[in-house]
Amino acid sequence: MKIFVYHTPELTPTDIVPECAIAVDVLRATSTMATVLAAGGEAVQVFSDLDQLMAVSEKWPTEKRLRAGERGGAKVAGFELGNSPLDCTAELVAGRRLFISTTNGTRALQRIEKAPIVLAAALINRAAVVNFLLEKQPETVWIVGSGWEGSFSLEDTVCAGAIAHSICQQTNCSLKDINGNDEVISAIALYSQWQNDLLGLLHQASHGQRLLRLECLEDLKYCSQTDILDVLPIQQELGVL
Ligand code: 3SL
Repeated sequence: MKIFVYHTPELTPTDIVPECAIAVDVLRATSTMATVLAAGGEAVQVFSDLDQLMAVSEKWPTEKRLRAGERGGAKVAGFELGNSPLDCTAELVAGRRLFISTTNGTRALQRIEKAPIVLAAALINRAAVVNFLLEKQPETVWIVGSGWEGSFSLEDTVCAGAIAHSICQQTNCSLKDINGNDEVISAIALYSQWQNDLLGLLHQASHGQRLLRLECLEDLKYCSQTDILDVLPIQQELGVL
């Protein structure tokens, strides 16, 4: 298995697709998606465009849908939910489809949607993603950070490193065996440095600081945990996990 890490969706090659592509948006889109599915959500359907989300979800029975919209970290007016995983309780989401559009995370998923296997990963479901990769053994894996409006984000790269680090450890392989590009080495180094203080890293991250200004400390705490949800968000049809 060769792992390639891309810090932002824009950095992924456009002329090839890997066997397996993984979108990461620790703060907070992929953490929210994993949480919804773990809490019994029927599915998560992603949109980059808010109007399109409204049009498609309109056709869904009201009691079977939830609409989540986030821009700049804040909830979009008229939507039931923003993008806080902590709002996605089983009472609210069980049996319902989440229609979601966020600033960066949904864009990352759309960028990789043509790959034969598409996953959404966060720190909270890292082990489920790793177990799937170890079982499936895809030849090429892209881990794509959502970043923030085209730029690097620490939290997505540390999650990419957490996935690659765990694969190396569990297979006893050397970096050379999984090293698809330089970025995977730096992601593992970042994770190795911060693995015992991931919340501290999220406090350093620029988007972590943005969320703290929006009084989302509890979200940071939740999203900084590793391996707490045994759930694998995997694309079933285009745009639907
Ligand atoms: O950019 C995104 O997709 C969001 O996850 C950002 S936020 O954490 O909801 O602000």
